[in-house]
Amino acid sequence: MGVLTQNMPHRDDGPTRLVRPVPAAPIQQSSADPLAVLPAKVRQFVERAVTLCQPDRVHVCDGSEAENAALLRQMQAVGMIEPLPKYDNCWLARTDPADVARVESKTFIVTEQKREAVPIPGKGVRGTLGNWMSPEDLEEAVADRFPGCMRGRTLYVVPFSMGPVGSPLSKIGIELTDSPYVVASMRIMTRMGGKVLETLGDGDFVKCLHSVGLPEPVTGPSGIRWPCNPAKTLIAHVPERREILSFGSGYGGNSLLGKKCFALRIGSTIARREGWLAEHMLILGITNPAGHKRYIAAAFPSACGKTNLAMLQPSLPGYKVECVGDDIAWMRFDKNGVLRAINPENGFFGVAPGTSSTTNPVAMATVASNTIFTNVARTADGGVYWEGLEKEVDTSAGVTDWQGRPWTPGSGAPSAHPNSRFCAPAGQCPIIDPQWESAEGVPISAILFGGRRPEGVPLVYEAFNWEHGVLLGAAMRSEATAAAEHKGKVIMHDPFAMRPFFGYNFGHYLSHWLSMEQRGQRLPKIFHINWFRKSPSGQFLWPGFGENVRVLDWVLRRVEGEPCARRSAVGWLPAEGALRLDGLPQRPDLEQLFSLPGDFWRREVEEVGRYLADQVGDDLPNQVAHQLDELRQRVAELE
Ligand code: O2Y
Ligand code: MN
Repeated sequence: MGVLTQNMPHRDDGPTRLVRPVPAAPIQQSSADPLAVLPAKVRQFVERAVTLCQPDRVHVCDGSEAENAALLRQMQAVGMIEPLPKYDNCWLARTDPADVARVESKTFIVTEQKREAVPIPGKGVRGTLGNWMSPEDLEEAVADRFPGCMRGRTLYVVPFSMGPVGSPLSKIGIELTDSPYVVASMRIMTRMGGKVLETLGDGDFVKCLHSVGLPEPVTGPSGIRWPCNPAKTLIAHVPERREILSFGSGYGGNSLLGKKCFALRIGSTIARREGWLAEHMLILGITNPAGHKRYIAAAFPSACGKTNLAMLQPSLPGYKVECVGDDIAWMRFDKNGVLRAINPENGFFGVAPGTSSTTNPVAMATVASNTIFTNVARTADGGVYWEGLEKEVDTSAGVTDWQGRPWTPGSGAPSAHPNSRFCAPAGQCPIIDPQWESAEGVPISAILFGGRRPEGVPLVYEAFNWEHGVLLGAAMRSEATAAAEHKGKVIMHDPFAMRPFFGYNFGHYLSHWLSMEQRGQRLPKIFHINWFRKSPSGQFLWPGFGENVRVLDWVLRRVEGEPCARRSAVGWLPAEGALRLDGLPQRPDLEQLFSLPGDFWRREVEEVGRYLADQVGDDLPNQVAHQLDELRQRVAELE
């Protein structure tokens, strides 16, 4: 055991070391045996990882300010982050250009049977609902990557809680990582440290092992400040053992294992077993002018403005929106049959480009202190810069781009990486909901599914019932930039906005959603939203942003049972005059916003039907197929 608590014997660093080594004793542990504070099961997990990964040092994180400050100083010393003196305790990290986003193609669900993890696609069809790996292949992949991968590095033990510490809806994880950037980010994104260990006691936890995959001494091009190993990147999830193994990437969703890996992939498998839902949804509280408050959960694929909606500044007088979370919701029916949600996270890991005082002033206020920025540009006076801030940041003294090179406006290339991020504490959000850390969760009255649909899809419509609502989730599609070059924009399927995040077979996931109907006494109403419909000349038909509260106003009135709707082929639409338009500088063309072109909808139904048949095949629940048949019949009548 002693070997884990002291520096390992020194090896020859060799002449090729190009990254300055981490100082030998970066952080003071108060005890001679830091592992003594660990519950037995955690200790066992750490010991196994140490045997496998052979770090030089082990540090058990207590989550304290002092520990965090020491880590930040240490990262600064090796050039991994730099301070942003324009703000209070803000930092900039620049990653390796080969490590800038989640890597879906290298993300796997590991189960005995392939069908537990992914549906079997139709003949000749490539499945796009997740990647499966066998336990044997995982074993081989681990043996190829992890032995000795932390040599020369410190293994940090990061105890974290997804959800408020001690809430019956929360779950605990232990992430072992050799990245101090991950530790500092996990401290923002989760509740992290000693209190979690106390709460865990002898209990079970999700085991998360992460390595940047580059033992020291590092060889390679000089100036490497962001160790990673893109050629060997692997993010594997073993639901049966509640384990996550991540190798080779230090970036966001690949390495902050509480987020997508735990809260969604492993989370969805736990939720299925325990009878609840782990979803890619924001949660917001909304108070109407009469002072009546409701909570709404909403699932949108990336690039649809989820964070912006979670922090909406309503244009209608008397309305107030408060934010519970911007990315993930864990939802469970309570003993009264009310769906209650918690945000399992403690921070926002938001996309920087496009965020500004115009699009999201609340986010801008949130990131003004205690924030780690990654891959944004930097102004000469120590501030941040990215595309979208042209009108509010003075760049005349000079800008350094996300790769550390001088940048000038109009140079063609973006200053910040398009997937550059801010990592900021949720508690700093000026409109954080007073109940955001409520142990029992907030009651959900409505669920919104949405997408970026330039054509054919109305601004808002309501499902006829729960089963129909499940079809709305399954049929979600959104405009995205095609992965293939020269293809431009394409409408991609993204069921429940969960396509990259299912922890098990999507067909079984649909059955699980359908089964929720039996658990609820007061089921939330389900809606589909599309802020992005365009006119034939390419203009947005809806003003968006703060004006979106007008749609939420209609949603809330439907929740209260107001008969302000008319039946249509696709669902309930706002009745004539029901959508509040008072005070809008320009009256939107409601005819176009709510039209249901027959040809479009018949094509849409066929496309969704083909997708579900190809991708989900025999695992598609009958109820969903039936709902699609009914929709097909209804849209057959459209002009
Ligand atoms: O690219 C990454 O690693 C970040 S992915 C991400 C981060 C925050 C919220 N959502 C997402 C996502 O991909 O949905
Ligand atoms: Mn997300």
